[in-house]
Amino acid sequence: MRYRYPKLNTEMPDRADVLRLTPSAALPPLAEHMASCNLPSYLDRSDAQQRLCSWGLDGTCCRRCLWGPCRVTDSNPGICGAGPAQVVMGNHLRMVAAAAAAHGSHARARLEAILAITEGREAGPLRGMDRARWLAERVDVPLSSGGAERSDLDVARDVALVLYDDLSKARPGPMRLLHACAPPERVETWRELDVLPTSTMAEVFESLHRTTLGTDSDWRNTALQELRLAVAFFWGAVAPASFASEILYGRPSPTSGEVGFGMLARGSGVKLAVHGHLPVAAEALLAAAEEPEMLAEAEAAGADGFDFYGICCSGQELLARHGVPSVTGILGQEFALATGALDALVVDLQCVLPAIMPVAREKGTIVVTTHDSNRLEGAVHMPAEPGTLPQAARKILGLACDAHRRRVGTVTCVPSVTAPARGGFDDETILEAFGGAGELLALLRRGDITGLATLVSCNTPKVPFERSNVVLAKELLRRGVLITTTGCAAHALLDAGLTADAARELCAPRLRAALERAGLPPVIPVGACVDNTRTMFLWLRLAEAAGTSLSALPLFYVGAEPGNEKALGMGMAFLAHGVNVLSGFPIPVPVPSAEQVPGGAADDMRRVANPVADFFSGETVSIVGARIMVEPAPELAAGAIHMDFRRKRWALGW
Ligand code: BF8
Repeated sequence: MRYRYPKLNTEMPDRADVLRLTPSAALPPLAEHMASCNLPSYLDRSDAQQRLCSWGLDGTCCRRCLWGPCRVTDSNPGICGAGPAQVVMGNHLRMVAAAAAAHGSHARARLEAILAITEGREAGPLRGMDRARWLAERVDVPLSSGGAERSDLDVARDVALVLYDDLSKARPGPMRLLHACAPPERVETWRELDVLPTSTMAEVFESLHRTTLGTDSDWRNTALQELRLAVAFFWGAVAPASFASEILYGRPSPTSGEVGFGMLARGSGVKLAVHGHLPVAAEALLAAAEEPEMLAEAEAAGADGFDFYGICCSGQELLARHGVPSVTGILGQEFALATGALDALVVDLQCVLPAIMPVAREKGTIVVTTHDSNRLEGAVHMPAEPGTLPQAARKILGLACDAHRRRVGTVTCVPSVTAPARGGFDDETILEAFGGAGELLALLRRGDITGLATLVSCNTPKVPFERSNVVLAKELLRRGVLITTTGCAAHALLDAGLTADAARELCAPRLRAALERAGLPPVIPVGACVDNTRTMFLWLRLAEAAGTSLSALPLFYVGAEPGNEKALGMGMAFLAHGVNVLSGFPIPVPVPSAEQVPGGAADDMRRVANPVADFFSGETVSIVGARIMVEPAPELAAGAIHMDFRRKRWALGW
């Protein structure tokens, strides 16, 4: 490892380290190919940014007003007088507010798609009315009127409006999904802490307000606002986004197939990758691609229909519902384009890097943006809003056919690296496979399963590509841990073959036997990042069966390679629910930073007092029953998680 950050007690890999240490067999040849095309990749840009600013890394640079920026220490506060705890906490709150805005916008777009159907502006059907009725029962939307059953459209509209209200209402009042579905023990905990939120938007608004110049200067109070926001993040944005997707497109069902960069060489159709988070445009594209006129257009372009691939969370969505091969996560997107295999890349919102454009230009791949909040300079913009979806989808497929025609003869470089994979699970299918929550609890009690962990979130240039997730998963499986996964972590684990049944041989013997009986893979993909909802509901069912709280059970939320603000927000949400959180790289909270011992050697460091770090790594145990740990070395992280599970099991008498 070349880049050392003694202040954070950590290191970051350079390009050579990444290529040597990544478990991905596809990345090294693709990196070499990009270099041979004179196309820089994130590996080069990350090296060029070193050394990263340590003030930024530990969160003590304040850029929140126009007086600074101030670099704040205990002995050198900001111009306004803010000390490091206040600056670290306020900066972190703003990141979680950004995360809540991102998942909230995502939820809003999906709710609008439901309302477009229920209001007759878009053709249906709603394929997940079972989910709509399930929600209606919980949030008190009537299922009948005057003795007659209400129509699907009426029920779905009213459910969507309740979720919309939880997302957006401005006046104080209970969030209905939260009060319907969160365990009473948790609601009481939040009530006692006075962190019951108004809505996601209201808490984002208030978080930004509190972090303006001369506002909340009590960092503990700011920390409580972050917990309030984290609760709203989950119940007003994340869960509604996941449920709205199920109402629109139905619950996922288990699929199997192959994944990875090598899939880009399969098939002889017009090749499109969908990228982003909303499956709204992606679903419309899949539907339009079946139409005879579009198939004829593909044939006229010299192709045999259309081949679809998925990147980032859209990849997880389409894998879960349609078995579309996922290719890669956020850090692999430019490499996917560099293969030269893709005729079109269709993006909606979030996690779409501007770095893709030069690669797309070089390879003749057309990039289509479909959402106004996610435009790219040089891309074709084709709004795919409810009301115009089929037409927009046909136009996009037409553009892809044109690109295919233009690209005949383009040299491709697709590494023949694929992995067998399974996907399409949710809390219900997992429980059904085990025979119910009681049976799953019995396995946990007996120690056939030592604990449950969810490996989620992004990739980061700060650790070797996909290595932390893969190593950590293998170490946890060896220790008998039942793993669910979403997002870009899921891409890493899919690519490593850990979602295939054959990888059960990596599990502890009793976990392996339990998975074989249940017919489940060793690592269980449950969808996109917002579908962490499914893991949360799985764990809530388990806690209910055990008659205890989430905080008492051996559970861990793991973001081994955090990148996007959304990863921070999700970790805080699980923390607020009483689940311990492991971050695979120091995030601004908690960072137990260090300083050089006066007169000592360069690497002779001592810990610097950091009340915010102490709060999230210790004090939160007494208020929400969980804490955040930071451990970049995945082997050590697995050991720490296992130790925590052992302590929890002892406390439960298991
Ligand atoms: O919401 S895991 S890089 S793709 S933020 Fe983005 Fe992170 Fe990937 Fe999906 Ni989630």
